[in-house]
Amino acid sequence: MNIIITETSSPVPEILIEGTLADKAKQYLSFLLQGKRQNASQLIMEAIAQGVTIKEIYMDVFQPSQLEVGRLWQTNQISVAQEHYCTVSTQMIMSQLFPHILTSEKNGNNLLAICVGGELHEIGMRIVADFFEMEGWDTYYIGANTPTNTIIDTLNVQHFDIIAISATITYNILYVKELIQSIRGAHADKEIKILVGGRPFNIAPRLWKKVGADGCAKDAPGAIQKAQDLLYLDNQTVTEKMPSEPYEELLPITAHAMSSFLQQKDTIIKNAVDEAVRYEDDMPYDSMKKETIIRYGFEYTTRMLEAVMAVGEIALFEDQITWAQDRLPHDGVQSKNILRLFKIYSKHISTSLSEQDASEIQPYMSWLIKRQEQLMSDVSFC
Ligand code: B12
Repeated sequence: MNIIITETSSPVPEILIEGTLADKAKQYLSFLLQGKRQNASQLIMEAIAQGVTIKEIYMDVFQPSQLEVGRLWQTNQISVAQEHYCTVSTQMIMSQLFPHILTSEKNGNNLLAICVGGELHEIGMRIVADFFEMEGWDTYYIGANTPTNTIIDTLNVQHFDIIAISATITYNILYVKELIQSIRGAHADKEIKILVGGRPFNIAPRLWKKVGADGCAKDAPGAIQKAQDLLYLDNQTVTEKMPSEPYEELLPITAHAMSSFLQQKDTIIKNAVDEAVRYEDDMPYDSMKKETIIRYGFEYTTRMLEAVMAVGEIALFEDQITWAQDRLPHDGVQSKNILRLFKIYSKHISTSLSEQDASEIQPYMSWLIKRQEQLMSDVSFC
């Protein structure tokens, strides 16, 4: 199959200008966007031969390139095929580097590295695990989408000094929380140190505590430092104050309201879809496609709402709603559609739940509606 690769004309973002290997990162990504993974691989191998470390390659070439690939997809400058090509090529090149990673002397510690169930983003966790390996840890990296029972079984037969859990998609933080509860529940007799990380934890710095972890770090070097603190400092020294955040917190909703919402969510989605398809005449698709897109949007909103309501972190909503302004118009969903869809969804929460349960959820929907209106007025005034 031929994939058509177009070179992007977008301005080079800060992230690729700033790192110490900025030129290499630009060249690397440019090769991948042109479909030249052999050249990209060669560039990395030559850099290693010249004395650039694997850690530098990971942090200053692979990580910024991947973030940039995400931005280019979000703004519709590259296709999903190009994003997949870049990601798969980087994973392939990382595998070529594996022999260099395994040369360190062992320090006697071991790490279990997991991407939470449902999570397909695995490069961040892999980079973190490889950093531990390079520091002399034995690592047991089990990658993307690992079911909880397998993890519990693994812990029954082997002790790990640190369990590292990664999530990238915001709604997966719920599974992180559930996984941590299951691990602690199944191994209540052991002292288990759990480190979490990934995109939502970087967006909402208080989140790690709310999911029940022992610590969090924003990147791979930070993860090593945090693991050492957890292992070698006493608990009191490690205990951190919750960082303050520019975003407000809402009260996490009660178990009763959450369970009513979960019971009714299929009905809410169904009724909201039925109503929305009648309205959204200006979406550039036939009625089947329009319904599919609207249904997907409501399902996504539902998962996001459930996750954010469980932790009360509005910073996570802010990230989603600003992301949607960039991305969704390319899928035929304009800002005014988003606003109308939120209003319809909100109405069906009120009609499907008791007044008390709905009143706990509505502050979240009101925040979304208000913020969407604000974003639309910002755009029309500039
Ligand atoms: C590659 C990619 C994919 C690939 C992943 C393939 C793979 N095998 O990994 C595929 C195609 C599967 C994918 C799918 C989707 N993706 Co995607 N993806 C990306 C992309 C471009 C790169 C991810 C990456 O490799 N990052 C590089 C690593 C090194 O960075 P990192 O993960 O942040 O890791 C560092 C730190 O966070 C930290 N860290 C990470 N884990 C841990 C763990 C611990 C314990 C610690 C301490 C630290 C730590 O250390 C790491 C190293 O320094 C990102 C862009 C982005 N900004 O991340 C989008 C991105 C994450 N995806 C996005 C979306 C929307 C999706 C989809 C929903 C798209 C869709 N409609 O289907 C699906 C969801 C799939 C799912 N259920 O998981 C959005 C999320 C937007 C948002 N606001 O939520 C992003 C941001 C793209 C964008 N800009 O729009 N995606």
